[in-house]
Amino acid sequence: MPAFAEVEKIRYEGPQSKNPLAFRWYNAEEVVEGKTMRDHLRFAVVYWHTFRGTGSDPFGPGTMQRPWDDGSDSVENAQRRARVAFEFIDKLGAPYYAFHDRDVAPEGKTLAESNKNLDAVVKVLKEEQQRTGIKLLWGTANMFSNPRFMHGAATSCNADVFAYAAAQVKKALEVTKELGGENYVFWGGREGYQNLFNTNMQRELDHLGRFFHLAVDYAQEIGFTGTFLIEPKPKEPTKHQYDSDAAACINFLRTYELTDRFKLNIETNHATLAGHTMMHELEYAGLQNMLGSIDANTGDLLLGWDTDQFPTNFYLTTEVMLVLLKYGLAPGGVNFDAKVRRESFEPLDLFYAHIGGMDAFARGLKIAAAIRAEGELEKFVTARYSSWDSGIGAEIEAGQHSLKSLEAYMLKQGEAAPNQSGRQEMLENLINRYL
Ligand code: XLS
Ligand code: NI
Ligand code: NI
Repeated sequence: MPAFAEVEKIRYEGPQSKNPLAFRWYNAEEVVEGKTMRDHLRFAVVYWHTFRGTGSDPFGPGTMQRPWDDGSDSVENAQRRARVAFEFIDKLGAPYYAFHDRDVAPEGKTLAESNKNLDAVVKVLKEEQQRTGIKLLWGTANMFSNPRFMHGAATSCNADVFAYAAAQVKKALEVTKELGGENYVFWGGREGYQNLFNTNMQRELDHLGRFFHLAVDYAQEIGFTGTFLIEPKPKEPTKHQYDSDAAACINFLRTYELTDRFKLNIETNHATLAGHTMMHELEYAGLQNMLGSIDANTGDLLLGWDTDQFPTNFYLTTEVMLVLLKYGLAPGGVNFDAKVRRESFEPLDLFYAHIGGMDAFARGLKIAAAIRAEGELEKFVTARYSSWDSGIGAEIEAGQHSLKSLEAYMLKQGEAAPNQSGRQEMLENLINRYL
């Protein structure tokens, strides 16, 4: 008996459709800038929020009792849930999914038992991937929920916890490889600190660098060639996270000589928690060739935490797609690290949420492509920097000047050439023409 018997495969019906269980913009086969929407967007459904989310919050327990879930921690329940997950992703038409080890299988009393549980569920995941053609965008290990990770995992003050985390990543890498995962993610859940009075930051950072090298070495050993991704987030759960934003992560990766194997997985709600826009974080990573993948969601301006809402704002998705079209995304994807609200407790809400997110990104893709096709924005930026294309600007860029020679130049000129307007309002109006 299917879990979503009342839902048929979600189809594209076009912008005029009023069917809430149809796509209005996401048309997988439609070609934009020479590539299908499917290949541009590479949508992924996350296992944790979508199939393990209960709707609990700090003030009350879960609201989402799923009919297919018997509420137990058994492997059978986890296997049944995995089959439901694939029914959902298949009906939705997303080509990818992503998971943490502990989302898919219950943690046992020992590491050996946890590994055994994981193997039993991975067997089902593999069968379901083969049956449906859905692929794994990335795997990761949950090294933040279990109380043993209270001080962090790789950055724990307790060396045994580091060892435990290492063992967990070893297994998660094996499983990700076995399932053909295209990337492997590290989000440093508790890799940070609350208070410097009890923290040796230098040691913690060195341990984190070592940990990533151990992962790179083991990947090499088993032939896992997927990209490693670090997911920046400034706070929550710790006050200071070491992976706070794109700039901090790139600096860390350079310091510990990891840039050849790592890129970044940029998440909207994390960017805004860091005081940046998503577009800023994407551009910063992209220009350094460090943009790997995105976790698509959105925060709430009035709530100051990682609310992980589904993105529905075309302005946001347009900004994101402008940068993604510029730098490219594969082998990353648009991964919905987003959850339905506590009040949206029915299974059907999972469909509405994902359909809305996929449509918002498809629409953003089309708008961004139209902006690029007309080229007005690009023309403006090119012209804005034209003083660097010849004369003194070109000479400075070519490294032909010193402070002395620039002084000589300016003494002769007397004053800098007049500035031109930045035209921000005109450009904002221009973007609105496409929305
Ligand atoms: C939490 C993170 C997490 C990662 C995967 O805020 O977004 O869900 O994506 O560990
Ligand atoms: Ni998050
Ligand atoms: Ni995330």
